[in-house]
Amino acid sequence: MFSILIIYEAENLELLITELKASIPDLDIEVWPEVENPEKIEAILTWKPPLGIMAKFPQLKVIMSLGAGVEQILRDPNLPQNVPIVRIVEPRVTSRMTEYILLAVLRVHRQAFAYQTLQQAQHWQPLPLPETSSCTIGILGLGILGTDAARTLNTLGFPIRGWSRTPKNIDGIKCFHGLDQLQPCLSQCRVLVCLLPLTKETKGILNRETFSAMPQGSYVINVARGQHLVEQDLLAALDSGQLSGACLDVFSQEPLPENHPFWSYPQITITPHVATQTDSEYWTQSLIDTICCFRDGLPLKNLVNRQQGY
Ligand code: NDP
Ligand code: OXD
Repeated sequence: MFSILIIYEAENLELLITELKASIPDLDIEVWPEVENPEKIEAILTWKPPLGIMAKFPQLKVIMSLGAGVEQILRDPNLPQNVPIVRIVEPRVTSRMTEYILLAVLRVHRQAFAYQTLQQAQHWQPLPLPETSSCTIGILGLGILGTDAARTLNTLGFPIRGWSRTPKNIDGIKCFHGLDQLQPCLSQCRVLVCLLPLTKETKGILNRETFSAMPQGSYVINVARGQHLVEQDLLAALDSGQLSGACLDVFSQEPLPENHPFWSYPQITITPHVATQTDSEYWTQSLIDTICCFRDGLPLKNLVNRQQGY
């Protein structure tokens, strides 16, 4: 028998449990917080575990993150050393994220906001149609998600500037890396997309300095984590016209509190952390694959580098 613990609140949890048990009959599944045998738990499936609980499971051998971002797991001060963390990497998650970014970029590029204003004024006024080649897009983070978005946007003719921690060579994409190259990367970006993991190096990276390094009237899309953004700096950059708008899917506090200034700021578009999701069938299959690899002693895929924080 192999014991796993699910620490996750979801409507379809029963379905997930049924499917896991159907595929792996020797699986014993417990669901937090009613854990009968903490001393038997060998694997944990979670996204945002309560702080400090990881030390309760002396046999813990693997943690499976139900999200692509793992900062909520890594923040636990009691995280046992040397326990591998595997994160979700799934083609549907990637393609849906790219769809969201395309939508946000094309709204800017095809003047959706200007036409909305014209429609409200019942004013018929065609605007000059811009070329995609005149709209440079910056992508912070050239990982699984950033690379796919970069390639897809580039296929439509948008010039792309990508930024990562280590050097990259991606066809058609002008790549920058490291803090020294951040400002040169930003200097021509009409639209900036944040797809970085949240680490101590990237926290607050969408700040006044970053916005000032971009051309006046640029647009910011944050689909990574709320804590990448310094909220007051965004509002100041929008007030001054340094930024023309922002599309935000993630927030420091989720759900975004009632009366938060972002809700009513006309140039801010808000979605409730839905840039991407996977369908439960793909998600479950990916969990089954990981559990089987682990149980059979095969190499685990999509391992998190705990030192790097992603
Ligand atoms: P990856 O780990 O595949 O890629 C991360 C990228 O960020 C890499 O290119 C990495 O550089 C770069 N990076 C990390 N630290 C730095 C740094 N200090 N300076 C410059 N670049 C850095 O992650 P994913 O693409 O899978 O996901 C990215 C993030 O998107 C997740 O961590 C999560 O927070 C967010 N997300 C949001 C979702 C939503 O619904 N809104 C859904 C899924 C994910 P290098 O390549 O050199 O290592
Ligand atoms: C994730 C997310 O990290 O949904 O997967 O934000």
